[in-house]
Parts: sequence; structure tokens; C-alpha cells
Amino acid sequence: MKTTSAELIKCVYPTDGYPPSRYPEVAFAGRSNVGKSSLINTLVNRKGLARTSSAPGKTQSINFYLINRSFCLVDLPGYGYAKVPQQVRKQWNPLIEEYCRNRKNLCGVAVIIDARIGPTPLDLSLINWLTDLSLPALFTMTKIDKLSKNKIAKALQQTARALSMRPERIVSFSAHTGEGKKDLWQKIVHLLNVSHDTKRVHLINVSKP
Ligand SMILES: Nc1nc2c(ncn2[C@@H]2O[C@H](COP(=O)(O)OP(=O)(O)OP(=O)(O)O)[C@@H](O)[C@H]2O)c(=O)[nH]1
Ligand SMILES: [Mg+2]
Repeated sequence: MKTTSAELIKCVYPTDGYPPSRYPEVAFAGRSNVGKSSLINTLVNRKGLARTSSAPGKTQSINFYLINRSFCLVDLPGYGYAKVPQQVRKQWNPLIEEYCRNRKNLCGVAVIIDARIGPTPLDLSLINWLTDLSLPALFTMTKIDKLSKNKIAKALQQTARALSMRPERIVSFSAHTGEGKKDLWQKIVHLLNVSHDTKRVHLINVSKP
């Protein structure tokens, strides 16, 4: 995928409205600090587009990035980090839940898992909940640059087993090296194209990578 433009079009906090549902969207969900915002930056080759931090809890709003004026990548707040103030934490799940339940142009959710940790109980409950909503999901194991080749293979097997799926369905990714980027784009574009037929949204110029 050649990214010709990538722009932040809206940050949504609980009381705000979403941007118009004109473009198809794929959202990125996962634990705080797992690397969702970094992954988006690597996908679109823009280092500082989505703000990242080594401290968990950086993204606290739903951030909509319009790509190539044709579809949106949506950075969701992370979950599962206890040190964020209770008040902020309370806003997160309802924020994610309301968005996933009600966003008509949401084509699917990419669930991001730390390769060193594997799916946590919160990840598994999110995945089950997405299935209940009949929302398609993509699965990505990130930070693989922190593991040896052998350990990546092992982590992939374990993650696939935990998710009861074939390992080929899971993208092994690194925001630092860019590994897995092509594979992930292919899956994202597939989701956007498949959903285009069933959702009343515009889809312009989404070519295969
Ligand atoms: N080694 C390595 N570090 C990564 C990778 N992806 C992200 N990181 C680091 O992990 C930390 C968290 O990254 P973010 O992208 O901010 O994580 P996030 O999931 O958006 O976090 P929240 O917004 O808090 O939910 C940062 O220090 C990143 O540099 C990766 O693929 N490899
Ligand atoms: Mg973030």
C-alpha cells in the first residue's frame, strides 16, 4: 500500500461525536502499551502521526486517521492498565464498546497482541465480544523484534492455540523493523474491500499492495 496522505481528522472523547461515517474504517485495539499507535505509524510511514509513549495510557481518545482520503485507521485507547486514574479507566471500555457497537462503517477490528506475552484474558474477552457483535477481526502479534526467530515461531503457535485458529491468520509484526507490514496491509485491504459490498460507505482508490 502506498500511502499518499495520512491526516488526523478527529480525536473523540466520551462527550464528542464521531466524524461523519463516510469512509470505511478499521480500528486497532489491544492492551495499553502493546504498540497500537506505533503500528499505525509504521503502516503509513509517518513517524509522529499517532502519538506514542513508553508509558502506558498514552492514547485516551479515539483517534481517526484518514488515509489517502479513502478510508480511516482508528487508534483506540488501550485497556488493562491499572495505574491510569480510575476516572480515566472508567471511560475507556464504554468508549470502545460504544464505538464498536454503533459505528456502522466499522469494517473490522485489528486486535494487537504482544508477542512476548500472548493473548491476555482481556484480549480474549474482547475477541469473544467482537464475535458476538459479528464484527470481523484481524490478529497481529507485535514487537517480534524483541524475540529470536525460534521464540517468534513458538509464540505464534501458542497464540494460535489460545485463539483456536491457524497460525497463518496471525500477522507477526514489528513497528521497529517494519516486518509483517505487507501482510497486515493485505488483510486490512481485504477487510475494507469485503465490507465495502455490505456497508453504505465510499471506498475510493484502495488498491492492493
Ligand atoms: N521493540 C518494539 N517496541 C515497540 C514496538 N511497537 C511499539 N513499541 C514501543 O512500545 C511502547 C508503546 O507503544 P505505543 O504505540 O504508544 O503503544 P499503544 O498501544 O498505542 O499504547 P496506549 O496508547 O497507551 O494504549 C513505545 O515505547 C514504543 O516505542 C515494536 O514493534 N517493537
Ligand atoms: Mg496509543
